[in-house]
Amino acid sequence: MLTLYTYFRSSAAFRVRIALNLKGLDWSPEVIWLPGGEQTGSDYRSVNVQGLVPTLVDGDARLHQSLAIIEYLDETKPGQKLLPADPLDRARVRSLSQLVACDIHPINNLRILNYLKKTLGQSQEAVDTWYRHWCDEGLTALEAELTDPRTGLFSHGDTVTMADLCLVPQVFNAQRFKVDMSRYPNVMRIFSRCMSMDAFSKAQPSAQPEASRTA
Ligand SMILES: N[C@@H](CCC(=O)N[C@@H](CS)C(=O)NCC(=O)O)C(=O)O
Repeated sequence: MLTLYTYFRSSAAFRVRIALNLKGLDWSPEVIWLPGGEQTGSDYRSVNVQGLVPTLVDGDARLHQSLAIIEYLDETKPGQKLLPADPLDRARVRSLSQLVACDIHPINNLRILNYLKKTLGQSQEAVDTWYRHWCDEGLTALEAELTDPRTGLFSHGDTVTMADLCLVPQVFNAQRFKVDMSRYPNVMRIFSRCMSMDAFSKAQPSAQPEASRTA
């Protein structure tokens, strides 16, 4: 049995939840309540020194960083492959994944938005403007990348890859911050297709047991 330290709204944990579901693996959630700051407490820091979710526990192994976890699952567990075998195809999937996971998500993460607001004294309006600016810049680039002929029904080709595991949570996040998604038709076409699949819909924030918890 695998254990995933997760939080329903965490995009990075969402990526891993989709991977676990796609591979048909049994896993149990260990919820880290981010709004309460549980991620920065000493208990969780002893699990993950960065104080970030997700962490995956597989037997004696403890893994951090969502993309590293997804690649580990892909290399060690049976089920559908999330990265293609061909080096050029793999590189494109990693590149699309990192566009989201390294260049959009980290600068719009909870701790960044909290720092802007609470430490630097920015207004909620300024924080929202920051979020939408960097999200739009990243999604504009992703949309352009997805006009490449190597994009098919999904971000790369006609089967799900790690790139889709990054795209879908980012769309949820953008919608939460009211980004105008009509500018990104390819992103939204792939998003809709993914969300019609059980592995994605069961991993979404509202389907997590802690989604109804209030504090
Ligand atoms: N690069 C990391 C990012 C992890 C991350 O930023 N997790 C967020 C949730 S999506 C978090 O734990 N945030 C807590 C905070 O900002 O205080 C990964 O891909 O796993």
